[in-house]
Amino acid sequence: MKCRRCRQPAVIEVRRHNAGFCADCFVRHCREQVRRTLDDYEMIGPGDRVLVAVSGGKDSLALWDILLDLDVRADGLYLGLGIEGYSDSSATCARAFATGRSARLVEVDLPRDFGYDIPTGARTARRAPCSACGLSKRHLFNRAAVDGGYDVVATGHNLDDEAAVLFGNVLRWASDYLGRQLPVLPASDGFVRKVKPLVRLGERETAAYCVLRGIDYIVEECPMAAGNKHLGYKEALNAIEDQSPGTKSAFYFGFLDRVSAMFTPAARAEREGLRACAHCGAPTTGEVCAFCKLVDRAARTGD
Ligand code: Q46
Ligand code: ZN
Repeated sequence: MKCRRCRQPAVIEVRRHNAGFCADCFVRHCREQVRRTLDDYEMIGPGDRVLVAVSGGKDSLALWDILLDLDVRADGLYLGLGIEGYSDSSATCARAFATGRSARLVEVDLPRDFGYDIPTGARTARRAPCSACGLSKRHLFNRAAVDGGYDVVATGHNLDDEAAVLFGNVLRWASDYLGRQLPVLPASDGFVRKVKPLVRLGERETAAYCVLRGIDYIVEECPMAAGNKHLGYKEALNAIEDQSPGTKSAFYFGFLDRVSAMFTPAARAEREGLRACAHCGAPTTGEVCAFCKLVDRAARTGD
């Protein structure tokens, strides 16, 4: 197979595009896909300061690398989750990347700064680990961005992630989630803008991008992911994609282009009904936000 652009021998095939690429053209292709996504969804304005949520995995490091190459003012934020056998190595990859690119990495550590790690926080709050983790991430990424004067939080969700989440939400017709499942969520009172610039790249592509760019990323999955629904949805979609390449992308972008608008008014109304948390000031539906409740419960059980 030859590279679609330069006709040199291809090193990677992207079946959904029915194309092969050589190393240089593939890196350029990934950058272009991200640039196109940034433009199409007006994700980052001129002069915006961006905080990239960096886990040390392939997606977030590829995202940070591409944004820096596109001359976006992008710092990284690493959140230490206190997960044994995972958090230390993921932090090492995030730090090594930042040093290599002379980029700024902000660090927040759950055990050090908030007195709990994900396994114990989840236990005490009687939540699934990924639910306690997602809640902590959403809250702390937004808080760090607001405190640091950033305009945007960028996350490394790729096409496989978004298609799997969409699949799960459609299976349950979770209309509130469907209204929020957009590649860009505008800023509103207490929230900075959230963007997902990798939605045009699959996870095989972000992995290949990192290998070709010599980026060292944590290959192991988080041990807490085992058995979660999200992985099951990914496997189901992969089986379909294998049979008919392009289905995942048609599913996700078809939703964005033709369906998502039906669900956005409810999500917008929900955001507008929020008030400030009595403890931390973050937007919330109740008096105290779910994050403060989690921290409080973890502290009380730890006494
Ligand atoms: S880090 Fe956190 Fe993921 Fe680990 S505990 Fe679950 S949500 S699987 S992206
Ligand atoms: Zn709070």
